[in-house]
Amino acid sequence: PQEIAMLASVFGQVPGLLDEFRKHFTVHLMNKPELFDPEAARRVRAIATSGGVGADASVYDRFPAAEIVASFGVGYDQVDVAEAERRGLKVTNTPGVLTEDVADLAIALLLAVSRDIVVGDAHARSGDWAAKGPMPLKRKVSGKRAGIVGLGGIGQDIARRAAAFNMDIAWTGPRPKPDQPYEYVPDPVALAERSDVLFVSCVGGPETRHLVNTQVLKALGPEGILVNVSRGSVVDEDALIAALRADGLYGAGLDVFENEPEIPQALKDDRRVVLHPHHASGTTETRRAMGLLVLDNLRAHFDGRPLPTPVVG
Ligand code: 8YV
Repeated sequence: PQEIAMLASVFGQVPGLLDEFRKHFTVHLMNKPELFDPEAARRVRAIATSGGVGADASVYDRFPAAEIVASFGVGYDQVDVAEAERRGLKVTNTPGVLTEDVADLAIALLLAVSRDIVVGDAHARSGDWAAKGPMPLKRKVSGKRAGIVGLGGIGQDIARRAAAFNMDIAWTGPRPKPDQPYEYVPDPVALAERSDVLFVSCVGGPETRHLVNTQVLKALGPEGILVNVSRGSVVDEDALIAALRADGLYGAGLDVFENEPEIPQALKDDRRVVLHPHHASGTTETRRAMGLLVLDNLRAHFDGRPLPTPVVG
């Protein structure tokens, strides 16, 4: 069997997944590419990584016999695709299988912020309810206006869920999508202006860096809620902290951060912000489906079949 290097932290977390890979490959678990045994690295034909760690020229140098980089995740902004292509390496990702989970978490974060579920849990659990009376009144979700930044698969699933909450839905992105029933607003500031909640579900990388900036947050306004399930890089975190400090925002639900796994203390200290540790796809079912899609891609490559989900085929 071919030898492959797999990121231990993500693939190893899924029950039974490594056994599936071992039916077809000799698996080397990798903690960090730079700690990988150089001797074994020379025999590795495939690198199974994830968005969190990624791969770049230094990783490709470490695995000179590699033919394919299979990333566990839909976003591949941390994989240097241009460099992979230059070296003739194939690249795959795992779109589709995680869409529902990520959209579910976006709605969960909105509900958690608007209804203050985390604070409510503490209020009930601590005895404050009995000792001090009811918790403060919170914000209604149903019927509010939703703006979606990025209407790909995940954005569309957020829209479907928001529609079930009778929300009025509009979106922004680089170009209109005539097949979509939702209002298209080309300017993110104008979208934020007409939104009570702004969902961020676009791609990461240089083209969307700090797309949600001071102006967008100002337009979202003191009653607005920001939900980010995309990449931390899309939101200017300093601008977000400044907006919260000035009471310019109602709250935020964040699954992703600019410098993961570090989270600015100002966000950790702010109870209007609900934090999640980049885990929107983190269910057993979905992580298994993502892992099996990585496996399908690797098997297709070594069997000489077309790749199921190529980024660079
Ligand atoms: C991560 C993600 O891949 O799909 C994506 O783009 O960000 C996630 O699913 C996952 O957290 C493993 O790192």
